[in-house]
Formats: sequence, C-alpha cells, structure tokens
Amino acid sequence: MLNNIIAIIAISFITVGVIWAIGNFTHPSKGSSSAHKGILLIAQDNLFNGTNPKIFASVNKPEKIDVLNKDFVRHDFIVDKLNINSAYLSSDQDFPTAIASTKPGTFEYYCSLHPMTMRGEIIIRPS
Ligand SMILES: [Cu+2]
Repeated sequence: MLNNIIAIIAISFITVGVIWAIGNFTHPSKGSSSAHKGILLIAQDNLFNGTNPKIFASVNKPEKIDVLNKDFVRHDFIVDKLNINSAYLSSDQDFPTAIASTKPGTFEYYCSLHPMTMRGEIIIRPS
C-alpha cells in the first residue's frame, strides 16, 4: 500500500515534469528570442534613458522605438525633420513609433516641455 502511494507520487512528479518540459519546448521563453524588438527610450528625471543617447538607424530600414514616460510629469518626444510628435505623454504612457528615413543625416530629438535637458540626436547612416 505504502509502495503504491510512493509510486503514484513519483509518477505524478514525472508527469508534471514532462508537461513542464513540453511547455517550455513549445513556448520558449521570450528572453531567448532573437527577434528585433527595437529601442526603448524612457523619459525619466528629465532625461531620455539617463544620457539622451544617440539613436542609430539606417536609410530605408525603419527602427522601432517606444518612448515611455516614467516620470510623474508630462513629456513628449519630437523629431521635427522626421515628422514625429508623440504629443504629451502622461505618467506610464508610451508612444510606439519608428525612426525611418530615405536619406542619411542627423536629426535632433527633444522634449518640448524640457528642451534644455531632454535632447539628443538620431543618426541615419547610409545602408
Ligand atoms: Cu520632458
């Protein structure tokens, strides 16, 4: 009797383990995916990603970008020459868009509410 119970418990553990393994095999975790996810630009403490980084893209190859406001104040994301304007983003709001250009060049991005501190460059390289 005791042996049967131990056997049932063991089989249960094995079954759960196999189901878990199959689940992992058919639904690999998103972290291991090599798909291109684009750039996440976080507006926080009146900066973009802490350093207002240069953003690189190539001619005729749109680069996905998501601008996320992590501040309590509003921000926006504007690139005049690429016709990008997020409008005001409130706290925790995001603005998915793409950097796309048919010509190489350097384009300024900025927040219209904090243009002194929130400003950087987008560099479109020839492809
Ligand atoms: Cu701002």
